[in-house]
Amino acid sequence: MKTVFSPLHAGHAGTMELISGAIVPGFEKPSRAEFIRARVESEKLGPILPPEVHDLAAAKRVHRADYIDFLPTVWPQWQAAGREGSAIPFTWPTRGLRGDVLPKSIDAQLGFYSFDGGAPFVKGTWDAIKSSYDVALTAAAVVKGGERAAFALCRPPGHHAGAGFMGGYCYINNAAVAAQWFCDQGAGRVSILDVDYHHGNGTQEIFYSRNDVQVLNLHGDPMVEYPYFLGHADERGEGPGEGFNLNYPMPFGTDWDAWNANLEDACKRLADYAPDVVVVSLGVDTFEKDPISQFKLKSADYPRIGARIAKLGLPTLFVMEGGYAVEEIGVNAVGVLTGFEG
Ligand code: Q9C
Ligand code: ZN
Repeated sequence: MKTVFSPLHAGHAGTMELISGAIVPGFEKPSRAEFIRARVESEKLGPILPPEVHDLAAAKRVHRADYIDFLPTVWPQWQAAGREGSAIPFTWPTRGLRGDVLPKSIDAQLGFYSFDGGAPFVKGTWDAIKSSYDVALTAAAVVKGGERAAFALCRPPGHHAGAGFMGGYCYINNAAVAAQWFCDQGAGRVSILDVDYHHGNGTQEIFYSRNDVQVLNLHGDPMVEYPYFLGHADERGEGPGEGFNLNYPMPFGTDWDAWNANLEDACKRLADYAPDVVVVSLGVDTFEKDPISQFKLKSADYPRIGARIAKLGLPTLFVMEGGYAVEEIGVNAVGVLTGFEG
């Protein structure tokens, strides 16, 4: 399997995040992608290709144009305001406030275009976001070109980013961009299977009223886990999209047997839908040693995930999302891919 990777991810570094009342170094850090790339090499998964550079038209097919145009302005605006550190929002236009007027202040704009403070900007962040988008589209083209599967080693991840907002380490929704690109290339049906520990709220929002992109999400129950405000089992799509969004929320402590039972159900529903192509939002933060997550999957479980996805017999694009146990992230992520190859 070919991997697409860009070294430009590394400029998105030195971020800070607020977690449980403490400001700490960001969990979503460059070593994540480097451990995965090293494991792709040591496992001889296949060639590692650089991304082709794309314009932003494909991003604007799933995101608001004003949101995409805002992203490259963040760091220049932050600098012009005389700031240092990480650009992070601290106020949001929630219920009772005006969400229809975009103020001039960079602080207000960051809040306007986010749902939390978990998507910081430093100097190299925009170039990393853009490279991650290019990686996803380049890998999608590999699958469109006839290969059984490809791995988009995206960093930063994407599945929390909605049509008009960032959050949860995510800026451009790479999996959604790729799924829409497949549609625009003639796919009649695309399935997105999101196995990241966290609910892919952005992906759900983007496709919620559509029946040409099926979205299946396995994740921590939002009653107790981030992103909290989306991802319940009763969210099944709306209008023409009714029945094409499926959520599998699971409790803290979920192990392989319980998780796999939901994967099995999701794969059956996916097979019934019979898509032309599958996009896997590949998070490995379900791992027992993940520092911010509460599931109990072991390294030996990841190849089983890949093998089950392979059994679908469909062209498959793997898009990297979360996973914060950096020492094991390569073993676990590449384990899914070698398990897929059998
Ligand atoms: N105690 C991805 O995996 N922090 N994003 C949650 C919970 C945000 C995760 C803190 C986690 C975002 C792509
Ligand atoms: Zn996650």
